[in-house]
Amino acid sequence: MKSALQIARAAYQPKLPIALRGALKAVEGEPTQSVADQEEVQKLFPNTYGMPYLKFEPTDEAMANTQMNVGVILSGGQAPGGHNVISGLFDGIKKLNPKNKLYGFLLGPGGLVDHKYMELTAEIIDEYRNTGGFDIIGSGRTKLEKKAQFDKGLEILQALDIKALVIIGGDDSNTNACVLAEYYAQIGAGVQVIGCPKTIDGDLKNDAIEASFGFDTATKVYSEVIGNIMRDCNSAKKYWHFVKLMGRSASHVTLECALQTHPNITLIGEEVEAKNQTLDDVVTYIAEAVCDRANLGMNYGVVLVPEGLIEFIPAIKKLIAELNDMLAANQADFDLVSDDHKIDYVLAHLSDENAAIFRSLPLSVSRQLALERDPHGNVQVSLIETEQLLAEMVAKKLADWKKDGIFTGKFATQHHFFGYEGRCAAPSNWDADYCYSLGFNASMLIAAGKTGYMSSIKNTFKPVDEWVAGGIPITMMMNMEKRNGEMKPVIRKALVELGGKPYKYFVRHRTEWARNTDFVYPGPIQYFGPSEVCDRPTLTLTLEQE
Ligand code: FBP
Repeated sequence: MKSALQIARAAYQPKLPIALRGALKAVEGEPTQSVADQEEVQKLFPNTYGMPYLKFEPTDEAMANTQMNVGVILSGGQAPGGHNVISGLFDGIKKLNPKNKLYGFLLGPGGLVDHKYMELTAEIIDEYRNTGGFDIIGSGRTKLEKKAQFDKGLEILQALDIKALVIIGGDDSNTNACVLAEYYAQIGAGVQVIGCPKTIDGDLKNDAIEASFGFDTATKVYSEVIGNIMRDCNSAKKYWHFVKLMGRSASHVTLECALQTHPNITLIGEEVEAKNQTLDDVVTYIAEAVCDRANLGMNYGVVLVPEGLIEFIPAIKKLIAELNDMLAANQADFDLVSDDHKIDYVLAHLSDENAAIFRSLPLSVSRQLALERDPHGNVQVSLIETEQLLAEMVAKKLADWKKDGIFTGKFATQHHFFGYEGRCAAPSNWDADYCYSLGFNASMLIAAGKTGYMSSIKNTFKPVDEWVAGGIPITMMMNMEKRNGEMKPVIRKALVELGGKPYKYFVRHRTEWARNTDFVYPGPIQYFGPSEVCDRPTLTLTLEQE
């Protein structure tokens, strides 16, 4: 059974940039270079390095009737709009030739390696248009990196006569897409690979990729709920709410929610790192703001905490770097150690300086840092309860200050973590249009014979008629970074820029948001109604592109 909104929403026809509405031609721009480490990256990608930017433009000439089967993979964490990327891709390849087929590999990249797939027919696609979630084919975090995996994947791609594979993922998955594109080009496999920029975290972006899809919808959902909490907070006037927000590493989600809702305190991981702050500095900063408000008679407020905060605290960052190298070098030994002794093993193998920091952390945090990694080697920050940790540490500091007569107010807390709530929401109009365009555009990149490109739709802070469609070579976003103890080519993550307009806007206003109660209540995403309510992009995008 479907909800009334689902039924009405199924009829929404996402808008396409003008160039994608009829016959088009690919216009090549300047050749590109990787963002850093050009020599090393070029050596590793001899077939796909340096390719030019691409832009699609309308043409009067008829397009070739390209016959091709295409495969698609959803990779990594869910993000609103994934189903629209797939429906755009489906409509694009069917427009090129109605005989073309789309195959979905099941449960992420693992589906390619294990030959688990399904054909996506018009009937199936229609069920999922404009819906949230990745459940049409499922997602997974298997890392595609070994030659054996690529060869196994090629067997099924050739058996299904698939000309191109579209990988919808974040920075890690698109790094893998690029490695796969290079390998298939090198062995002359005849399979193209195209990436699509996904992640609610908003950290896969650059000049040609203005936003990763899902960020718009997820931040709108979180901002709605933060707004609701603010109203509750302002009604009861008795709690400090500590809200942790998803975004594994970069603080874009937290910054966008702060711009939308004006909380009293917002922590930005990138700033904590730049100022070389300790955990105690962060706690003192919050405690002082709580004291100031208490002096004004307000024993309540809202604090936003980015999920990745802990990794930005320089001392903890250094500790994680040493932990990563140490675990990579001793993985086999470490796996044999029983769970009860793992912490001791880690302590025995760390430098004295990092062992002291490790010991000073609450056990729940040190366990997460030492034990659990996702398949890409990332610390699983969503499992660390930073919001609770900070609330407890602030309470302790305020209790000490109370004894000294510095703090005279009350401090009662509530904690929240918003992450999974927003990742599968029905895409906003902006995400629905953007995702459909990304998918449709990917089909045109394939028809143009391209591989190792990421689908790019630009000018997205303007009305759709002004959006620009094209492609960007994935090698362009790469640099060399240490992963599991080795230097590897990876897409550089886009962190919050402290010189950027969104952050500067926030800094100009945060003191007044801390002292006054200036909450904004954005309310739920609207799919129908006036354009300024329904089609509004994020404030991050608006400020960045203004
Ligand atoms: P992607 O980078 O794959 O898009 O995932 C992002 C994310 O939602 C992070 O914000 C979060 O830390 C992580 O996924 C949670 O992972 P999981 O879904 O495996 O719990």
